[in-house]
Amino acid sequence: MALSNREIAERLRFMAQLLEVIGEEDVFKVRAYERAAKRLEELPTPVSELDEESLLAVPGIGSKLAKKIAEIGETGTFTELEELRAKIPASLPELLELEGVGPKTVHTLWMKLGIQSVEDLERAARQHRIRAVKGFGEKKEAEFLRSIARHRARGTAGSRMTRDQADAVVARATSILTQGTFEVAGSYRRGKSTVGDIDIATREAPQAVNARVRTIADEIIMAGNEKTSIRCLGQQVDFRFTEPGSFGSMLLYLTGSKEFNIRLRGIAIEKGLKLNEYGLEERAGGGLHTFPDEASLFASLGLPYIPAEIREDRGEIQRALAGDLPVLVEQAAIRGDLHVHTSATDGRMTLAELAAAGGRLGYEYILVSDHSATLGITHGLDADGVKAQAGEIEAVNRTSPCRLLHGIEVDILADGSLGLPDRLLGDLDLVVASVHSGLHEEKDPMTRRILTAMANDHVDIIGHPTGRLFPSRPAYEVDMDRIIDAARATGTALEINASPWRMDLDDPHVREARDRAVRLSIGTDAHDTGELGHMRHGVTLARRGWCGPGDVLNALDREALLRWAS
Ligand code: DGT
Ligand code: CA
Ligand code: CA
Ligand code: ZN
Repeated sequence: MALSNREIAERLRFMAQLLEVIGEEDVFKVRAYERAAKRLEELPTPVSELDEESLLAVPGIGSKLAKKIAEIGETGTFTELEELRAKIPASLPELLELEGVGPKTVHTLWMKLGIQSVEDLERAARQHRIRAVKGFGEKKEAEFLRSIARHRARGTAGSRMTRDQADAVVARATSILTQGTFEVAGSYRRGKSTVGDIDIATREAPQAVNARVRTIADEIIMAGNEKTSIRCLGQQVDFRFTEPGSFGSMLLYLTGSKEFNIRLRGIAIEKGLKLNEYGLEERAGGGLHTFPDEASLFASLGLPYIPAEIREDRGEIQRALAGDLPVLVEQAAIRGDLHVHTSATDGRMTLAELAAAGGRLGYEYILVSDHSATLGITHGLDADGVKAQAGEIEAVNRTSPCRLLHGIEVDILADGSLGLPDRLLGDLDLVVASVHSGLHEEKDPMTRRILTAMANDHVDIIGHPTGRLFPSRPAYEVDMDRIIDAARATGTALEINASPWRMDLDDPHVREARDRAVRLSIGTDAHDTGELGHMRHGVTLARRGWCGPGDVLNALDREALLRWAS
């Protein structure tokens, strides 16, 4: 489908905005994109119907811009835009959607206060940290908070929630329920990387809940005795009511997946039973058996308890019947984080702050993995920077119980070579290698690029292996089958990037990798100490891929990890 002129213009304008966000000093460059966007919008003929010559005849569009416009027409975006996007925090562009927040403001907030997301801005405004910046005052703080509220009320129509967003909606929606009387079900409970809507099963009386929902709802879609639906923080939330005695069957039904439910009903039928959200019914006209919890219902079907994360009809029921369910990794097994960025580059935590936070989390180690210098804009580390960091890490480690390991997130360049020389990488504890540029390469060259990087002895982990970003950037083209084979052959780990914007690898590929004995490395890609908490999303994703502690690299203790890497 051809893009409209307006859609193409939008991409160019977005580029201009991002250039201002990073503080581009060349104002002519910014204006050239803005002007071209405006001209395109005014153009009566769709660009897709123009030949090159007539496009070049449009004032303000030279040969370089014409090329970019052609690229947008073909791929929906263009290389410079994606490269720029790869170099800034994934959460930053959302700030531009706030009313009264332009690119210059985002630049200032980012540079002066380290604000990288709507959540950061909200926190800073509530803590009155914004008024400390020149040009901003008390009034501005209140304005930001109002814009954020409106932004959330609008929601992200049509797109699915990230896990972080879903956590916020769940917290608000369940704030009106009594502890111990409900369970969040649906895709949220199954741990899917994105969530469509929130489903909650509750034993509380419908009247009681319905009397309280208005305090948290933007809108009440319907309020009934079996089900109540509202919009909350711009998202749909469904409450399903049930008698305490049948909570088990309701929770099982509402958790899904649909495919899992269908398979389970089949097993019930074989036993002459009918399974639904109210319980198990004897088909020969007998009574209804009800279940207060899921475990007793599973047991009645001759099954062990199946964890929610694997209820997808991907072989788990057969394994359950055979008494051979996989043991899934738990948060408690995680001994460290294998992907973080510090203030040496675009992160917002010093090494000492990082080590202290790691200690609070009970970690044995954290891998410091700042960007390599080829990422220009985010001021990556060059050889001298890496050497300086080695000394600083040693100093912090003298007093820190949580050991900082020295690593890097080195760029995989277009030809598969790495952004830093081998002898330097050889001095590091662990090396994460990631693709950040040329994301629109075709499948074969992209795959070969990553295979080449994996063949390098110094590379231990491939970071965010498919490059996807929610909600807007799909995975790049890559032959994951070959990557997994090569990971196995070279002993390279594949990352489970736990950032809620990435969740990369996705769960079917985690499962493939695990089935072929490839190690998975869970890293948060944290840029501040708060984001270290995203580890929980990574653990959930690992569980969805059937990983046990033995499949996860950072379930190894420090000695075993370093032995693995050497
Ligand atoms: P989502 O919200 O798109 O991320 O995905 P889910 O899985 O939360 O789906 P949703 O909200 O449409 O439905 C919640 C659960 O209800 C679903 O996981 C299983 C159950 N369910 C929904 N529709 C059907 C159906 O047609 N048949 C069966 N057996 N179960 C269903
Ligand atoms: Ca749902
Ligand atoms: Ca639903
Ligand atoms: Zn990266």
